[in-house]
Amino acid sequence: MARNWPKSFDFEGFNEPIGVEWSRPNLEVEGEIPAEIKGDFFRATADPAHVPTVEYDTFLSGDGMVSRFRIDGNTVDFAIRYVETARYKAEREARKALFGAYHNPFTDHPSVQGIDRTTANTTPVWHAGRLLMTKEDSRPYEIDPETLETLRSYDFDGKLKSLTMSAHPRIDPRTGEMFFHGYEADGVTSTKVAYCIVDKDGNLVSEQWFDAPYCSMLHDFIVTEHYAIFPVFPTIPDLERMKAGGPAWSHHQDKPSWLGIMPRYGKVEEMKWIEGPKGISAFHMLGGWDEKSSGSSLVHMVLNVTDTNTFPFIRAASGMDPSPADVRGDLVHWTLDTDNLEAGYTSKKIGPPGDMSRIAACNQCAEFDYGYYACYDPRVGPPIIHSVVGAGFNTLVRVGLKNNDVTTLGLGPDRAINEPVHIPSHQPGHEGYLAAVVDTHSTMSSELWFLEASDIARGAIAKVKLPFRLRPQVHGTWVPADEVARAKARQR
Ligand code: V55
Ligand code: FE
Repeated sequence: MARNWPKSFDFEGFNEPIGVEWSRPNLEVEGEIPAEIKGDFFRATADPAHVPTVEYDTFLSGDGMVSRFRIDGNTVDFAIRYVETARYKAEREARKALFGAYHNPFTDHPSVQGIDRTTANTTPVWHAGRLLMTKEDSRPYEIDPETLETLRSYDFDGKLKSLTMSAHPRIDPRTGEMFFHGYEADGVTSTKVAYCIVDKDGNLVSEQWFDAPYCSMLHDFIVTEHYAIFPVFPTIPDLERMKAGGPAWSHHQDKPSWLGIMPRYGKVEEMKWIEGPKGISAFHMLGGWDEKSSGSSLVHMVLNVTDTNTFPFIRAASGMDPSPADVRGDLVHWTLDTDNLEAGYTSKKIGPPGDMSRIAACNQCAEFDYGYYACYDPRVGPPIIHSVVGAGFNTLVRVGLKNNDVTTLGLGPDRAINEPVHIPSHQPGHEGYLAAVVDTHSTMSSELWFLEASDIARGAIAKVKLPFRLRPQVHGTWVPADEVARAKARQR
């Protein structure tokens, strides 16, 4: 069965590529999914359709697949398809990989030079009734949310100048606007970063470019009511090594991190850069808020930080120990004072290490009380292969910021959890629900679990059985049924 995949954990066990498009209605449900849960859980997975051309290739290079759980009370339908990117189509035609190493266009076959090399495998983004499959190295692809067909590479009606859009836009529910950035805006290894604003109807209304202190894997950012904040960590591409056919990214322990902060509707010329600790890294921010409206100049940010890059393939390419046991991290609350930026920011530990965090969509760009994320807890079991870090997340975490309470749900030594989505409740005072795909290694099977967000320790309140396992997810998005219906009505 197994093809000749590279000999690394990125392609073994639960990470073994699957590459099958399938759909099935009426999946078996154990327990009761709350009747008010109606909507689409869109997911992005990376699943290479062909054996990579380089032995050191990574999980992150896999072709994007978009999948959807359509949930209506206790009925659940599932479908998964490839994102038919230019790259996917060229390789399907050739019946083999033509694009080379992760983030390294110099390793591509001459016949595909100049063809968009993104795999669109990172986040399904829903905005203004449109579904986009994103990856930070290029522009997104628009997907039909009903059929999951790929419609086109999306450039906001020809308006977007940046060659890239990150997989982590921020949507402010109060204005309906989408804020996003794109690093390497004019090509690999460039320091140019685009900062863009899309209005509630999907029109790109602002695009400004600025120079980061150095080119880095600028994966996520923070938008508050009044500010846009760009955290830069020293994971940097090596152009000479790329040209020689080697890995793109190195992590530099000896280089400082930076926070760029500017008014969210301001000019990039107003950006102020604050130097931070050397060598640290973070991929995902839960969110942030500011207190400007109440007369204070404080800005708050909550994120999972590590003392080095968490990806073994990047540490290995940096001459460091790739073992996951070598990484230290925390959930932290950073605070800075915009009246005293020279003082830098303070950092307080508020939760265990982890990643794949979520907050309720209604709290984006604003103060929030609860956050949810996944964690590897060695007390739950030894590391198992699942996704890109090298130790699957065996624990779900809920953190309450106001009372500083942390609750966890250990899943046992045989299980790994994928990023949860938060599903709002219509009941007043109800914290909502979480849904996440949970993978069981001994049976090589996947289930979709539903939990009460306020009581994760109780475990699943309902489990949806899948006939086949799923490759570990990257990110996901919950779209309530009324929004899907509104988008459909508008198209007619
Ligand atoms: C991440 C994921 C990516 C990527 C770069 O979560 C960073 C981090 C799935 O692709 O290309
Ligand atoms: Fe991400």
